[in-house]
Amino acid sequence: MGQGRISSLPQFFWGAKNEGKSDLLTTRRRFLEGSVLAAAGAVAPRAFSHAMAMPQATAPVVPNLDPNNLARFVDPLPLPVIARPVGMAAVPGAAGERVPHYRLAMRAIAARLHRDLPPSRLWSYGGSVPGVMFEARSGQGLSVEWANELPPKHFLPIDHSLHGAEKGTPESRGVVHLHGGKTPADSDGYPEDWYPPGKSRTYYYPNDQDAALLWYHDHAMGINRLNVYAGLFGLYVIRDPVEEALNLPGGKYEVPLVLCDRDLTRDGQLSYPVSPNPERPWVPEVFGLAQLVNGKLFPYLDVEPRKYRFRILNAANGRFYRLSVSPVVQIHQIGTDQGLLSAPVAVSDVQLAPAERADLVIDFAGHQGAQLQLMSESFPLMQFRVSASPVPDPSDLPASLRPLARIAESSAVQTRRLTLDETTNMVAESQGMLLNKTPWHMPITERPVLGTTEIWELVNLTDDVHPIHLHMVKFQILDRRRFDSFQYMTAGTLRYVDRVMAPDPNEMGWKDTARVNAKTVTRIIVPFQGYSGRYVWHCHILEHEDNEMMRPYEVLPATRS
Ligand SMILES: [Cu+2]
Repeated sequence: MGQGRISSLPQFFWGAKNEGKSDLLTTRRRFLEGSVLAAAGAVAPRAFSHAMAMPQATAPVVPNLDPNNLARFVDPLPLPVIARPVGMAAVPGAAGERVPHYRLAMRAIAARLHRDLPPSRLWSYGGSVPGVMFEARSGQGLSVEWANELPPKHFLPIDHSLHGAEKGTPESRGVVHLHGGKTPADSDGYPEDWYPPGKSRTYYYPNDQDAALLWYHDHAMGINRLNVYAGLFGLYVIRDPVEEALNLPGGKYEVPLVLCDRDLTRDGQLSYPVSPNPERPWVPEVFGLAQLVNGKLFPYLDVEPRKYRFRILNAANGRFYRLSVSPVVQIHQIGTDQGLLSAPVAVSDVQLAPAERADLVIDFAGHQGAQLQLMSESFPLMQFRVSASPVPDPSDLPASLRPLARIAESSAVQTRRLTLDETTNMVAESQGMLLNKTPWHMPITERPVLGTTEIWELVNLTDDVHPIHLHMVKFQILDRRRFDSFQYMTAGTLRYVDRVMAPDPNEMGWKDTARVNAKTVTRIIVPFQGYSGRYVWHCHILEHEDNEMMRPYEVLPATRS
């Protein structure tokens, strides 16, 4: 029974029965409200973290590396290399217009994650992990040839029972998605548009959107979690005059930080957990013990006692971070997934679900000579070494950043109620997740019309927080409200059990990924502006996404009447 596949849905226990197993369910994991207990895996002994996180994973035959045995803060923080165009290219559909053209290859590399570890086998875009970083300007498009030059065999455990990963499919397939990009559908990296080694695709990114930190990563159907874990991700920043007029910390005072977690073998190689069933190695969540910042374990950064701007991405498969600086330093969040907030928000810590970004200004003035640490909960991720002498700081942290109107609910032409579901077997082990109880291959059910605005009510029937991402669009979070999930699953009626909760102040900007808390309805309001065509929406816990928690949606062309 537990061997079933998602195509045999009737075998699985659904919601209401699932509810009856709540004792069992609560013994595994979970992201509780606030969602960051998962991060505790980083500090806890491995037995605890595995018991909490991965009940289905078997312990490796040889125990994994315990990063606590490594020297801390011996490697300088690597900074991504900036991508350079290789020429100019025509713009699809725009005769005579030419834009900078780039070529990036996905290929196997060996890179040292820590001074005292041998090089690790990784898969990279452009020779490093994270990959090379794009610097783009709003309104100025660019094109990229994404070439698959990977070796033919995958080095992480493929689950051939997952949809799209059937035996006989090329193992090292890839397709690139620009996360947060307002991208035409044929350049968006549709999960089924993967291609094998020796092939490439050229995608066009119009960059017709506000300044923001985007990122690109693999999106190949059924193995996306493995490809990203292998290292296929990188940053893509868009700049614009509004942001530049603010005189925020820039140049070497603007530092990208890409966070992710990995399990490593004792000789420093990636270790991806597997279930006890060799026919179905998929596990529902992965929380690695090794925390990497820009591809290094415990790096340090020399800083001056002045303001810095940190552009932070959570690129982990499933880990949530709660970031702070120790000893305490005032943090201002100035932007979120899709760009600047209307005004800085003073925060003591910052939650980041997988795929979320935070734009932070941290002022080290007054901390001359100090050694500070960037923490997630009580676990250090990296060190800031503040130089001893005071320095001038000509940068600003303006009181207002960018006008940002809240979208009126009355502007929505439609409200869709969509559930987040988990399937479990008889012993309450997760067998996969779904959106609106509908597997990937079923016909498209969400067809918003280009230029219209909709409200999506995301009804989370599971015990997890799921970061839900819509391709192509940006949206605002309206509110969250807890509900009686048992009543919903048995009677089909939605009864709220708590008051409406506004988004956090640092969630009030434009988003492309929203935390949908357990047993909570999260409402987002989405203007479907950009392009018509077929896109996807999905959970950004990659193990969930790969096991059916992803659906296509289609933006219909605006009708003329
Ligand atoms: Cu999920």
